[in-house]
Amino acid sequence: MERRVFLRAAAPTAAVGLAGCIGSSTPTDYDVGMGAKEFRPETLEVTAGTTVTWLNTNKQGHSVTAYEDALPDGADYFASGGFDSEQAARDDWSDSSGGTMFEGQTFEHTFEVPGEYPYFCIPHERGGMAGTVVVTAETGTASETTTTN
Ligand SMILES: [Cu+2]
Repeated sequence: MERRVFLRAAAPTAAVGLAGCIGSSTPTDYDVGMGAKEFRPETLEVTAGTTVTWLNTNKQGHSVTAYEDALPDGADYFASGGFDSEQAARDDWSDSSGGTMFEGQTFEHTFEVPGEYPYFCIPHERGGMAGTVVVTAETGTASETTTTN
């Protein structure tokens, strides 16, 4: 009863014969994976301007849904399914499981504003499936940085 499509245990090196139909990212290139009731890693730290890729590495359907009220000021809302508010994401999930990420599917978001971005998985929220992306200010590209060589 094992339904293993093309995930190949998510080995980062398994680039053999990947179908190029998922745009810029491949299922072996991701930042946050998923277990049955957890994001892995639970906390991810990136610098501003980084695009984070979630991959559903689990057989169950999950969502990536930001806690809207907890986002930094001026930050864009993000949720798998492309919803522009937490309420829209929750409503569509309960109506039609909108925003579900199935095994092997990815979701991406680019984080521009420094701060903490808590998010959760709608169907497993009560099971504690939640994570945080911590975005730090970009260093090394600002004008104050001088490189001597
Ligand atoms: Cu989940």
